[in-house]
Amino acid sequence: RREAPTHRGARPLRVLCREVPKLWDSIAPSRRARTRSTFSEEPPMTQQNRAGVRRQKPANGTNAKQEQLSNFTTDHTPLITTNQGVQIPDNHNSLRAGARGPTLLEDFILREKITHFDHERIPERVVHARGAAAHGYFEVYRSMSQFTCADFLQDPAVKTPVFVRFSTVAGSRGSADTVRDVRGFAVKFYTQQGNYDLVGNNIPVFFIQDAMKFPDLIHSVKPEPNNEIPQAASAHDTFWDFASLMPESTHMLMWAMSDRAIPRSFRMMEGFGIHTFRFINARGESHFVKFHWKPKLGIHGLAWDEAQKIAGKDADFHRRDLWEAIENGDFPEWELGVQLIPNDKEHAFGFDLLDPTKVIPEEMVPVQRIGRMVLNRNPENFFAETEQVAFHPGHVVPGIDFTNDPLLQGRLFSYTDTQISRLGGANFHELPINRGVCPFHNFQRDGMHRMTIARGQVAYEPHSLIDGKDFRVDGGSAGFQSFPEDLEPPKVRRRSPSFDDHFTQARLFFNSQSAPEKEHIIAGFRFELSKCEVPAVRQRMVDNLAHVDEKLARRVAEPLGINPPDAKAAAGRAGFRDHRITMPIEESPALRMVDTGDGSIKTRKIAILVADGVDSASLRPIREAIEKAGAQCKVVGPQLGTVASASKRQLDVDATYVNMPSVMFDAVLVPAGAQGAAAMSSNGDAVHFVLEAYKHCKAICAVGEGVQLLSTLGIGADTKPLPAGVIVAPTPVTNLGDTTAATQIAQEFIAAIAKHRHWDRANVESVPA
Ligand code: HDE
Repeated sequence: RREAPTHRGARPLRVLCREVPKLWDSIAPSRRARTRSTFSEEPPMTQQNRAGVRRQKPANGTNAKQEQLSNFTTDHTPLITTNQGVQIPDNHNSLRAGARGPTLLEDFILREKITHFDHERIPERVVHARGAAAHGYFEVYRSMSQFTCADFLQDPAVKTPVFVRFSTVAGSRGSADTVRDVRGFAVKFYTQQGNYDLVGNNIPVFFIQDAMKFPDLIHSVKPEPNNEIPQAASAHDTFWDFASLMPESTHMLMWAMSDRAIPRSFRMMEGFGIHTFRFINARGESHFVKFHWKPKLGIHGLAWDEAQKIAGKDADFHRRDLWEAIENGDFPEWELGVQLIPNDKEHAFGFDLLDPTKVIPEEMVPVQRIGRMVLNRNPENFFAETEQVAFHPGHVVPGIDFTNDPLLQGRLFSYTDTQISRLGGANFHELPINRGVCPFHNFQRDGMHRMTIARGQVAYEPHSLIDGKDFRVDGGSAGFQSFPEDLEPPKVRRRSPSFDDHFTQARLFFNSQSAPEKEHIIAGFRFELSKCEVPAVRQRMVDNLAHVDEKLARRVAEPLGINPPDAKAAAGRAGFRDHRITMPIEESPALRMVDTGDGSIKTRKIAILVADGVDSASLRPIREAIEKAGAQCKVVGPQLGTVASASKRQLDVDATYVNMPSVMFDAVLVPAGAQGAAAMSSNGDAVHFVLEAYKHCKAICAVGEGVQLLSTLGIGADTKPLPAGVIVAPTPVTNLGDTTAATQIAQEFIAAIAKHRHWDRANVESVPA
């Protein structure tokens, strides 16, 4: 029988069902219902076809991708079989010649189990190995048809399923989350015209301008090849050796030394497509476009000391934060922003739009917010989804096209190539997480792990053997159309002089920061360079920085045991370029992190510090108010179980000073109660808790005798003025039965938490935490 190729595919799960009817019958009906897809009556691809022909309707809690994935999802049953479906009678003992004799080679059950185990690792990603991901949806606010014919950007009624993976770059799969690094921000949109991947970072520029240098960059930042040290850190000689010899990296270095590189949460990061792309509309007209993701919760960072400590105390800090927020129903949300530049304005900026080391300041081209993305479902299985997802900047859809950015052009080769070795062959697009939700069909065939069973004798085009009809795909205006750009001959292996300015935007970035953010950048450089053992590397880097800002370079150099920065020495080095361009602005406030977000304290974590004898009545109204405002409180005491309040009530303790130290929280509340305050003041861990929170510039609220704990810092209720972000309810209002006073304290505390951190708090260096 010959018929047109369809998207009908394998039905392995259903077949399994047929082959083990007894097993199926033996499972209780309630369990069967949960064992959805192993025994699905719905062959996966048929369902996929249906999703493909219908435009996906907006749906709550379900979407085309979720439906598709459920066909591949299985729950555990009380029975264990081999992979061939043969029931295993004993999962504890291998087959032996006599109870104390050698194991028999014929034990296919043992062999299968061990063999599968032996092969259960795949290579980790060569970069961005450590990540966490979530499902969600994207919806556009208004039709973007004036600019692009991309299907998912047309109709506000359509929710497009997405899968988003956040990552660090340099560390291995098991490395810590809070290291200083760029974060990946990769979004796969399952659109009705194919998968579109926006594979971005949380920093809008990159270290290098040409893909040719990517392996060198990554080799320099990864652990050094002789001893595989250090893990997930750029603070070592090889990275700074390379970076200091590549002045084009300077702008990105400024960002990487800022708090952007130590985010508080994935949910509190911006995302950027970095490269300039093209939008193409139905008339074939092009606009250049830069993509931005704007987090609803604002952009927030950790303190560096805190980030380092979290790396040891909870290496999964970001992963856990994302997971728990989604489990709690606090769905992270971003708006998609675009900067649109008409085709004929390509050369209007002084810098080159094709240069990935440059931003277009928002003050020059505003970011239009065109839609929003909500992450509302955690993956079912880390490996099957987060690990096997394969992103690729070359996965574009009609209406979105590339530019000649030489970094992007190199990426277009790299991603498929790397999936082939990482995921074991060319059929990785058939893995459930990577499958499109619209029909896909071509005559590619075979290969490792091919799952689709394509019927018939034809696997080529043009053909005439299906239904006896001639078939040819040869031109036409449907489908993906590349923008017919005029190219500039001749073919050369050379960089455009329009890429030669390496410092103007680094300076713009530095000048745009608030005073504390500038200090953090200086401290970041100092720390990293102090880890370089070769003085010449430190010197070269600060010489380069002198071209960004004299004072910055001097401040960085001060504690590094080297000579003062020498801008001339930098300028004399091979590869140095400083062809300054003029930017029409001196500062871009949009480049700052401070004061971003919706001003709420939603999902912030507040520690309520307790010990036997605290006055639980003093904390109740404040706790209620901050929880009502969306923050999450945990009672932290000397041990798990309960503590007895001053009024002899038992107070449940959620965590201990040691198992959830202050770095796990955004703010601390210390209740009243003389006995409780005395107990905490004599407990080193409790004192450390509050000292550390103070040092990390977190909001602290102490009520009544709770102030005693602050007095270890020399802060009493009558200290004037109180340090930024410290709220103290003096003794007369400790009995917060006085609701007005309690409400006022709570509101002050909420306002202090909403500021995220009080980076301008004085003298935190003197705190020995
Ligand atoms: Fe990537 N990058 N990259 N990259 N990249 C990979 O692909 C590469 C670059 C980014 O969560 C790899 O599947 C080259 C810029 C993210 O799975 C690999 C160049 C940006 C992720 C690769 C770049 C990125 C990757 C490794 C320079 C921001 C993780 C595993 C020419 C716009 C995606 C993989 C995920 C992953 C190559 C530069 C972002 C090897 C050659 C610039 C977010 O293909």
